Amino acid sequence: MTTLRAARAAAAPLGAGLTAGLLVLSLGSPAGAAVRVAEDPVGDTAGHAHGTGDVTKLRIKHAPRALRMIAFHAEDSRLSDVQAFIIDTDADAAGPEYTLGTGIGEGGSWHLYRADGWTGVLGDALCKGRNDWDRKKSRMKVVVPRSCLGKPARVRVNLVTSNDYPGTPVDHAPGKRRYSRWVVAG
Ligand SMILES: [Ca+2]
Ligand SMILES: [Ca+2]
Repeated sequence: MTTLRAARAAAAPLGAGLTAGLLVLSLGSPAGAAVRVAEDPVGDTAGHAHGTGDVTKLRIKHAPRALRMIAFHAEDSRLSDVQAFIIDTDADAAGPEYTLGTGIGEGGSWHLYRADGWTGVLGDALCKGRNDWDRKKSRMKVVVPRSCLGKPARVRVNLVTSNDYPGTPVDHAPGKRRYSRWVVAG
């Protein structure tokens, strides 16, 4: 077993901004795309000297070709350094099936792995792609082809954020080892 942090790989220069993707979302979802928003409380990182990474919501859009996930942070909380999107596709198999790791220090990349429980990953990355983050708006977005996930009928997601400095806060949305509601494929 490898920890996600150990498996993180540095890569190419940072990618483009988030503007185009958000514009599409704000104009509405294509017919059939299923969207769910998992809310998370504000204030989880209060009291820390580095009060970053306080997630307010996780938006999940399960479109025909891709799973689109956006982590939103509180206004007074900067974007967390590291985000792990933990994805369940099979309720009958114990634990999550996939873990996607990304972050602002990942060279603009995300990497998707087979999950080994809630905190580990197995083997090499199954897929990788460019992330899309906006520091001013404290948002991190990733778009994962459904083929990378075995084209599941539905997914549910847990988000864990953390920071590179020891002792800084970790936040979980919608809660520690809790998933969003199921999001069926559009
Ligand atoms: Ca929070
Ligand atoms: Ca499972």
